[in-house]
Amino acid sequence: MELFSVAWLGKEPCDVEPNDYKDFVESASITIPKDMSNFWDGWDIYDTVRSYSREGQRTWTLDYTLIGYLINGFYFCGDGKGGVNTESCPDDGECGFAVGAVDAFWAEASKHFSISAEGLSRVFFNSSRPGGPFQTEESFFSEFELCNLTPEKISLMDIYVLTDVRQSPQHDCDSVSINNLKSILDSKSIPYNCWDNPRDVFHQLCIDYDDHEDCTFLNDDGAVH
Ligand code: CV1
Repeated sequence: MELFSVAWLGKEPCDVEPNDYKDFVESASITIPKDMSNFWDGWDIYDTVRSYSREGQRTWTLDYTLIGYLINGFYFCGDGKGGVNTESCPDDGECGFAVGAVDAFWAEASKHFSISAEGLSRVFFNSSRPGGPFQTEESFFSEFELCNLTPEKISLMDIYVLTDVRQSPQHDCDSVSINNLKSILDSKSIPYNCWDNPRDVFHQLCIDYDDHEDCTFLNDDGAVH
């Protein structure tokens, strides 16, 4: 915990950069099981990816690794006078992209998570995200994860473009935004598949809308249940 606190304790809230967490993140490094890493981009897909991952039973998100699990849900910053700020801390993005006690932590942790990923990997997007599912500006996925994937270690990237029940898709695997991601993966020689609402996740989304027409399934006998 010493390495964690030296990164931010006592500093001005915004005077923390990703590199300040380097030693802490490296000291708590764990092996991500092969074929298990699961990335996501944009808060509007966060609940879905968390349910899908089943806390490491199906896939691993960064929040399921040791440091992610410890820090997730906490907001903290220094007071600029050697201690903890007990008054208030900046909101997400308030200090600038990936700067400040909390955001800088996630940036460094994201980078390390990506460096550790191996085998099959997944990334989840919301097809209706304003501005497009995949974004390169001020995106933790784009700026700390995608660029830090090791091509020799990643055998395949499964891109999931997801649309919630009751919503209509605004983008799909052929949209400009996702094609942009594909060309970045091409340039890194990382193979990929892209799936529009694949059944495994869609069935999970149906849990909350089981009487919606898109969520009724045909049994082998042809009866709708
Ligand atoms: N990731 Br609470 C990045 N930021 C996180 C994470 C996290 N796991 N957890 C938290 N944050 P945005 P993205 C905070 O939607 O789409 C990793 C950050 O402090 O913009 O750009 C994941 O591994 C920041 O303020 O994230 C995931 O694959 C804000 O939430 C990817 O980065 C970032 O949210 C998501 O990147």
